[in-house]
Amino acid sequence: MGGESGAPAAEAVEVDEERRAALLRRITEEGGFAFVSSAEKAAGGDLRAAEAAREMAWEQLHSGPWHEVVPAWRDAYAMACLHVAELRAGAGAGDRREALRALDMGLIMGGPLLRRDLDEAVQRIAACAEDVVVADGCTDKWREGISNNRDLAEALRILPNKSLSSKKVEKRPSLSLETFICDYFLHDSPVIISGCIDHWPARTKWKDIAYLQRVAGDRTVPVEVGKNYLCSEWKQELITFSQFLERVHSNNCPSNLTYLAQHPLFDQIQELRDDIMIPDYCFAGGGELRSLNAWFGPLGTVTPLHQDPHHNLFAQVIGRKYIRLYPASASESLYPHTESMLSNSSQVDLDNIDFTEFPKVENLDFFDCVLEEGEMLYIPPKWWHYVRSLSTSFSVSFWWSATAYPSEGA
Ligand SMILES: O=C(O)CCC(=O)C(=O)O
Repeated sequence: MGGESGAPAAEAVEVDEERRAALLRRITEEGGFAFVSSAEKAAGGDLRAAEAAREMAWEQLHSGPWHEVVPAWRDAYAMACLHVAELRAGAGAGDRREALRALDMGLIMGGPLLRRDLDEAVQRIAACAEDVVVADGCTDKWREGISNNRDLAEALRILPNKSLSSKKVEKRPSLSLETFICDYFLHDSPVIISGCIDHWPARTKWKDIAYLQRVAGDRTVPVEVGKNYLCSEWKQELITFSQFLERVHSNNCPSNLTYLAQHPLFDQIQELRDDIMIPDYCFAGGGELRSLNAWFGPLGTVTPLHQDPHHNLFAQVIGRKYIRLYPASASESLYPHTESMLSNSSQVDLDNIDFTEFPKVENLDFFDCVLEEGEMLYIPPKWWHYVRSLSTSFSVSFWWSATAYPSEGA
């Protein structure tokens, strides 16, 4: 047994070494001689060299627009993060958090080449977590924030003009895949599907703040801070999940909300990935799953009116959200931004519509709903959507592309 399992492991080490050597050759071709020299010293156990290599790769990642970064530099950044983490974790238990932070930065900003190595190192280092102690009253306050019975009336009062008075999105309990395809998917029609995610462990586990702290508290995540991504004061930050939970708990000032938005959290934190399942509906059209994103934040987060090219099944795991939808055919009347970076967002601020500037929006039909905990909303490709949380809320979006039907991404 021992001999049999040893051979593949030795092969794997060789493959790993070959991959790393090939990466260093590639970086040499890019002129990164200083990086290669530091990375080699880091591999020999030199922490300062590892940190210098990480700094050099970081500079390369910020040397121009993100899409112009040479992919090998992203892999090089991941390699340097891995060295820093391993050397820091080896230096004593006090550096466990720093090591995890380095690994998360590698996962968030690094390329795919060393992803498995980063994940394995996370598992090893995260396993040494201390017990989480949650302050008295914290668990109840967390649950109150999710149900939000106290502030719901006020949250509904400030919804955009004409909300919940127009066409409601149809709600179907436990829809069969066939009916979903025939009645909604093929007709580009939105639908709320209820009763399909009750078995997800996330439905109960994510209501327990101590659980979230335990599995993710020391992990680093990117968050958005500000009213919404179209506002000038909006910014992005990297903070620990614990700091994020603390902000969700305590800060509900609308101009300074912290939102963990559109982040592939489940590629990063395996324990949270294990709490959810990919719904069968996402295989409609024979295409492929494009991304799974987390949308986690306090009461009052707003994602302004925008459209995406993919099919979207939006699962409301914890809390509730108001969602307004306009069909793709309404695009011209929704005044998309003209700069290409924002061309999927509308210039119309639904929270404060300027009818003089945007007159066509006034009599436009829309669908809307309050998406309740445990429900999923199907948003067809290119449908415009505006989303506002009505409580502490944790949603998961499944984006997929379909090959069998052409309506998407045209
Ligand atoms: O939940 C939100 O704030 C926005 C979700 C969204 O825009 C999406 O899933 O495409």
